[in-house]
Amino acid sequence: MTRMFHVILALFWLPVLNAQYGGSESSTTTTTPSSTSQSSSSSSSSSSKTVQSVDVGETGFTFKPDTLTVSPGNKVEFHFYPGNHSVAQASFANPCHPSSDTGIFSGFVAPTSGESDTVFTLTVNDTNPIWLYCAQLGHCQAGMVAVINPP
Ligand SMILES: *[C@@H]1O[C@H](CO)[C@@H](O)[C@H](O)[C@H]1NC(C)=O
Ligand SMILES: *[C@@H]1O[C@H](CO)[C@@H](O)[C@H](O)[C@H]1NC(C)=O
Ligand SMILES: [Cu+2]
Repeated sequence: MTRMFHVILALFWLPVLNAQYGGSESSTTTTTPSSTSQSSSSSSSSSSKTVQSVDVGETGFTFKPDTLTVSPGNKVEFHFYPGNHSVAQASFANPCHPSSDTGIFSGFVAPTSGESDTVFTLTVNDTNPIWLYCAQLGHCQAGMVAVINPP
């Protein structure tokens, strides 16, 4: 690959990384107060889990939030809105393509109105970055990307 190619790909993720480091969206990297989403099945606090939610396509070609910090063992729920979207895993170097045959993929979800009953839940196992995009034709190119645990 040429140097130019890498520069272009690096620029592609810039809006997402800016959201992480620019500080303009103060809530994107902060774990929301966990009392509402924690499992209440046990009074032992040593293994409490939190669930963060991402809205997919609620406002155009967007994941909201598009940058999340998730501790290993915690979950992310993706809630789908009309527009036939999906959640797929890319590599940093190749943002709009599947990272592998076994990468994360929600399948396509296409509610006709309102939020779909189909919720895709991802368990984060480590602190490695997880680069995500919508695999619907043209959506990733329109900026529909997100990242969990950016470097
Ligand atoms: C959603 O998009 C997928 C992939 O492009 C397509 O196969 C499927 O038919 C679409 N579903 C609907 C309901 O439009
Ligand atoms: C975490 O591990 C589980 C169980 O092995 C696996 O199903 C899941 O896909 C993993 N999560 C990610 C983000 O790779
Ligand atoms: Cu989409």
